[in-house]
Formats: sequence, structure tokens, C-alpha cells
Amino acid sequence: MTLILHGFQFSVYTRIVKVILAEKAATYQYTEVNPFAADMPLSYLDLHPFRRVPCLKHDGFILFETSAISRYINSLFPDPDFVLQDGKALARMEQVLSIIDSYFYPHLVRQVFSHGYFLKQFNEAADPEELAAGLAAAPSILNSLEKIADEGLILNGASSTLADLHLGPMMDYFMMTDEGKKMLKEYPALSGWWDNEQKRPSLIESRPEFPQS
Ligand SMILES: N[C@@H](CCC(=O)N[C@@H](CS)C(=O)NCC(=O)O)C(=O)O
Repeated sequence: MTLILHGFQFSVYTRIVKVILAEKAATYQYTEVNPFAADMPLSYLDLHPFRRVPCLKHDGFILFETSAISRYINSLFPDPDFVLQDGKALARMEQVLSIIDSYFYPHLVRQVFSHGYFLKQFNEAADPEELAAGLAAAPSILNSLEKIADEGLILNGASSTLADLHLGPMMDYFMMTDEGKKMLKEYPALSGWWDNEQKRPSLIESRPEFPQS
């Protein structure tokens, strides 16, 4: 069985897949693809028609969309299992994955992290309006995750699910900004989750190096 992960070194979604593969101690090959590069090989569109990363290839089976990839890896390597059987916990996990895709990534990564940290690392112009728009969206996103962490069915530091493994890389990027660090302090249950989650070895080992960090 050959697993090939196509990803980009700074991609938070690629990092989610790297974290899950590491948690499963899975062996895989890695191919770097920069989806933002003008000269990205057009052959990559055969793997991912939306020109994004990551994409997983398992022999002839091609899969994109990170939630689908993480579920597939979870079923390929059953131990440890990151999908709980309890209906309520499972629903919360799905809810967190959806909150991440719909709100956390577009606002707290693409707006706050990109314009508050990432672009500066490469001496590229950041847009303060993008940063401000992301920060304005942050309270409702963090509050919804706070309620879930406080409820304790998932994001509880005891039983890890795909929600922990997806949220970790996203939160790590948000926390690279001064604004993110300051804001998270207002959410005690989520802060408690992050204090614990940031020590996960697979998260630390997959952290990309930035030029000025
Ligand atoms: N829904 C996709 C999102 C993947 C995604 O947005 N990846 C980013 C990198 S983190 C990307 O490829 N961006 C390229 C672009 O926006 O042009 C998934 O779950 O995999």
C-alpha cells in the first residue's frame, strides 16, 4: 500500500493530515505542491480540480477535502480511533469540523493569521482591513467553541477526536498573532483545551518554520 500526501508546507489543512498520519504512525510519501504558485503543474488539477491542498493518493484511490481524508486515514489505521461512537460526542465533532471549515479557517486563518503574521514573515504587504474583519468575526467563532469545550463531550483533554486534530493546527496559526493570544484568554475552557493540545508532539513536529520566527 502506497500513501502519497500532496501538500504545501505552510498549508494548515495539509498540516492536519500530517498530524493525523503521525498520530497513526503511518508511513507515507510526501509531494510538495504550492497551490498559490503561478507555475503550479497543471497535472495537479487531475488530483484536485479546485487547485487546493491537501490531496491524498492511496494506490489508485484519489481523495481531496481534509475531513474526508482524515476519516479515511482513521479507518485505514484503526488504532487509536479518533471517531467516538457516542451520538452526541460524534455530532459535536462534526459540528466542530464544520465550524472550522466555514468560519475559523476563512476568518481566523485567512484573515487574521495571513494579515497579522504570515505576510509579514515574507515582507509582503498585509491588509489591515482584512485583519480587522477577521478579528470582528472572532468572538462568535471562539464563543461557539468555548461552549463546546465547556460542555466537555469533546475538546476535553481526555479522549482525542478528529476535532482536536483539526482544531490544533488552526489554533496554532491564530495564536501566532498578538491579537489571537490576547483574545483566547477570554475563553477559559478553550484556553484550557489549548494549554493541553499545544503539547501534542505531532502538532509540534509538524509546525512549519517561518523565515523570521
Ligand atoms: N475544503 C478544503 C480546503 C483546502 C484549502 O483551502 N487549502 C488551502 C491551503 S491551507 C489552499 O489550497 N489554498 C489555495 C487557494 O486558496 O488558492 C479542504 O478541506 O481540504
